Amino acid sequence: MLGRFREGRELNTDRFTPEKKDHFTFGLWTVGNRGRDPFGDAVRPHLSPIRIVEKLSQIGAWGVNLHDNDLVPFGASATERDKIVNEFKKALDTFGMVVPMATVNLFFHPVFRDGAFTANDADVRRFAIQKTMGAIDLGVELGAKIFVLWGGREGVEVDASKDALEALKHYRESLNYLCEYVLDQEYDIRFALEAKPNEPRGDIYLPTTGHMLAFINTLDHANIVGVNPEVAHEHMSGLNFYHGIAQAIDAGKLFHIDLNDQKPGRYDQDLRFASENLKPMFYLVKLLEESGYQGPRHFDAHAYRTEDEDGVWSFALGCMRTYNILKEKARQFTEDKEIQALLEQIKKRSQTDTPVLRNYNRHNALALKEETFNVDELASPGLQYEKLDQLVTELLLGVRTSDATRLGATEAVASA
Ligand code: GLT
Ligand code: MN
Ligand code: MN
Repeated sequence: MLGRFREGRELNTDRFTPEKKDHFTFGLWTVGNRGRDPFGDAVRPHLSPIRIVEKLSQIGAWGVNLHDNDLVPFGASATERDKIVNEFKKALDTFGMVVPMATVNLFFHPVFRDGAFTANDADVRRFAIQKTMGAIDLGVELGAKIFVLWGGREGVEVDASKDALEALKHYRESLNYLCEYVLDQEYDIRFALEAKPNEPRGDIYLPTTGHMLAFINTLDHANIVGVNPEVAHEHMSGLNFYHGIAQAIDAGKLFHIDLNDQKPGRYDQDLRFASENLKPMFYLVKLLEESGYQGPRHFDAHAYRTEDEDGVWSFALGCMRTYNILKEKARQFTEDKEIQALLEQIKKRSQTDTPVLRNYNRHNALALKEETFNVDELASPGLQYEKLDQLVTELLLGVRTSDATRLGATEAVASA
């Protein structure tokens, strides 16, 4: 099917083509990544924020996110800042793009070499707060409703250099102060804390989403602070991202999400969404779609260093298309009669509800203590998860027919 008109060309579209209503966003720093790494220089030219807004809009993204310094250079005067911001706002308007999230760069400048909110030097800590308040003002001016804080430099290489308890106190003090600032200004913006175990520091404080969730409960205004988990960061720690997201949703704290991918046990790769872990990302998309998550689907990833600008747009389109394809697969999962029948069978074979556990009283506690369980019988049935997982695998590989009640290859093999 021929679809949208972009840059003078009709492009092929299909049902996975991203649209604004999908709420896909990218950071300026993601598609703007020039391929610089610790071993090699930039391989792509600088893309201006305005060019990024235009191109992202053309390929179906809904919005763009930014650090203060992705748009306004560090140390720019107030006049320079206003000029840049006004031009950027015009571009957003022209290309129908929004800025749902903003953040602050507290990691690039050498002043943050030993941290920002957790730096030993109190002046550095106060400068970090000043810079963050300015970045919040910028975010609010651009319409952002979420302010991400990723503590890239909040950590150590040498534990002797910083008291970890003191660092946590400083971290808390800073977040409390920033919450007060937002409330005092009556800004309609909430914080989302992003965890990462290491890189660029040897160790970063609050290394996983679980640590962040626990820490949030110690803040003065925990109600306006949630999390921004990133696939790659939790996978660096060897964790199941889908489980972490379920916990964040359960806590009412999934304010934002950074979608990308990561091979296990490596540096932070920020790969194209689901380029490595198809099945785990399928369960993630299924969860986001079915749990009623309302936030942006944000991609914090970048193109391989092998790519030129065209490759960057292929990368961005790939992130969004794969999300939509996995969303379609999640729908197929719920409509697949064989999968659903198997799930029903699995459920039926065992008691699934435990009303007594929701209503403790001494009487039922005593009764439960005295109940006799036939543990051998409870332990005996096979659970058919092999079959279930193979069905999911075949669904993802695209070999299940629309008439999923048909005796499929799995059953034919199983009964042979
Ligand atoms: C940096 C980091 C990302 C964070 C960004 C927000 S900056 O690129 O690697 O994971 O989300 O500060
Ligand atoms: Mn990352
Ligand atoms: Mn991120």
